[in-house]
Amino acid sequence: MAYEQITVERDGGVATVTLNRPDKLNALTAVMSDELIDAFTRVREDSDTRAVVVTGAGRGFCAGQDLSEFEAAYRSGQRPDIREHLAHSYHRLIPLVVETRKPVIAAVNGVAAGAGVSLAAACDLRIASEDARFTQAFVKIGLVPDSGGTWLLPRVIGHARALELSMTGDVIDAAAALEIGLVNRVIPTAGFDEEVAAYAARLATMPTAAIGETKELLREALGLSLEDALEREAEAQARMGQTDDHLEGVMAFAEKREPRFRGA
Ligand code: LHQ
Repeated sequence: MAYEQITVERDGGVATVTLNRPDKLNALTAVMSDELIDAFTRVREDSDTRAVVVTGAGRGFCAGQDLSEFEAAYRSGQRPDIREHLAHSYHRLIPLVVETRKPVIAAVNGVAAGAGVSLAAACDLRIASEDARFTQAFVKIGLVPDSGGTWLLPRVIGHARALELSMTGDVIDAAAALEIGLVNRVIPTAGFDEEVAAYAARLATMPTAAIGETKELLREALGLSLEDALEREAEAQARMGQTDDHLEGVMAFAEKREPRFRGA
């Protein structure tokens, strides 16, 4: 499938989705949102894809909403219907990313702003290059966090830090992001792509079905009582206990060899 503003490359079990408007720091347009929705729909359905990387071309990860899409309207005295825009774009894209039943890694190669932070937070893991920066830029243009920013960010870094970043819009660098848990690791810029690829390739050889269940269980458990979480774990574990990957894992352990998981 040919896209205008993103690319999708497959290497073994890894699909890499690259936002591709480097001159505009990969700011999100309506076209790009539609293309991301299409790409995620496809990688979710493709059983050969067992890990997904989301990254940006050039020096940015994603500068959030492309503000120029609204500029003409504002200049002519109109106030665009942001609600309709959100419903069409982010409200479709962000749940698709969050609910992908395979590992999704944000390879944050540069600046992430506004909805770009939300996109990174919607992924399971965030690996930053030393050049990464993050800003909850919404407040700087008189808006509240959208694209899941109020739901995702507190889950990643906690309420107090999410509130601070969202109230100030301050730009933080990769080291500060690591310190507050916004990213899982920081990798030197030289060799960043290779390290991300190796990490994603490793995840793509793991028991994909169990990883998908694990994501869902941890997400849901935040809203459950302990008793209900135990029940959900047991229900999922009963299903995982029937998978070939479970059998392979146990056999490999018994035979003192590396397991060969197929993802189901
Ligand atoms: C951009 C953008 C951009 C267009 C850089 N748009 N061109 C939802 C619904 C409806 C309305 C609004 O919002 C939302 C959700 C949101 O995401 S709100 C938040 C939107 N994003 C922002 O407010 C971030 C705006 N950008 C910035 O603050 C800076 O560009 C950052 C801090 C990201 C990077 O700064 P620098 O590294 O100094 O780069 P730069 O500012 O020089 O940008 C490079 C180019 O990219 C430049 O274009 P030009 O043609 O002058 O070279 C910028 O205009 C363009 N660009 N962000 N969001």
